[in-house]
Amino acid sequence: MRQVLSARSLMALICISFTVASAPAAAQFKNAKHAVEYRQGAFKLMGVHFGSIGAMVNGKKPFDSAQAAFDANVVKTVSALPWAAFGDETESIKSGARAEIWLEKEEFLARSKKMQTATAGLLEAAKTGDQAKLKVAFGDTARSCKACHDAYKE
Ligand code: ASC
Repeated sequence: MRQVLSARSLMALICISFTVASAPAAAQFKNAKHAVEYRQGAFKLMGVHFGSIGAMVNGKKPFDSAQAAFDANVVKTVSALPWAAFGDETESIKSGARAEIWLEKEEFLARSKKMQTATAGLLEAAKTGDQAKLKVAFGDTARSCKACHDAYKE
């Protein structure tokens, strides 16, 4: 009985992990407008928390390593989310997204991967508690944001 129960618990855990891991691709939106709002919300969250790190590494607010690690964790986690919300059905919805996104979807997604790699580096740097390392990772990440904005954002 004990063994049956633990096997069940294990199955439940595997199911939950799978659901979480596959969440971005499986994201269900009510409609195209809802998808646009979702991705805009994700970018807004990243902007606030990335901005917090920027203020710390640029001396605009006191450096707080715990706050920086918290912010970097949000940025890294949320950086996986917007891309599933750029479906073809969203192209006609007015937003800051340029038509090039759908013409060059592979390049767009490749740049999103680079950005996600940069945010993983941002979190690693934040965890060290070393402000100088964080500043370097902040610069790398900001460049990866800008590379996409220049090409794909109005
Ligand atoms: C930010 C923010 C962005 C990026 C970008 C980097 O803090 O809100 O969109 O950095 O400006 O170039």
